Amino acid sequence: MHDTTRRTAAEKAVEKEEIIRFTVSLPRSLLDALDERVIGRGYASRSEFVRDFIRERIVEDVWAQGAEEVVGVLTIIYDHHQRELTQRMIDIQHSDQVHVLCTTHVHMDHHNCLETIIIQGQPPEIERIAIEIGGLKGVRFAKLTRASKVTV
Ligand code: NI
Repeated sequence: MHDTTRRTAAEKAVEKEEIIRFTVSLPRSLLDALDERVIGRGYASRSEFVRDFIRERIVEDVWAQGAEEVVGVLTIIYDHHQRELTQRMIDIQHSDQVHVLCTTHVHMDHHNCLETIIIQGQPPEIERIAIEIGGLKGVRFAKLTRASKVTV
């Protein structure tokens, strides 16, 4: 059974689209690997898994092509005591090439701060900002999540 109450209007619109069945030929071992992931990640069916997988690849392609506006979430952990680090990070975020939509700061412990920085812009500019911030002295962890709207 599907829980339809939490679905957005866009998701419902996609669901109303004509559904096409097609056949895929796979070696048995690859099909077993697929089924392990379908079960392990709690997917309702192979089809649901494959749909999500295709959308993931579309987002990767959008980032690789670099032409459309996308959103990146940069997660960093840094040394709270590193001098001038926060000012340097803020200066980088004030770039006129991207738009920082919001930041969230968590004081993890006496030494470590965690921040998420949500950045909108062209993929190459977001990548550049993520590398610049990740490369600053005192930044101990940096990971960019590459997101984009998927309309299919
Ligand atoms: Ni802090």
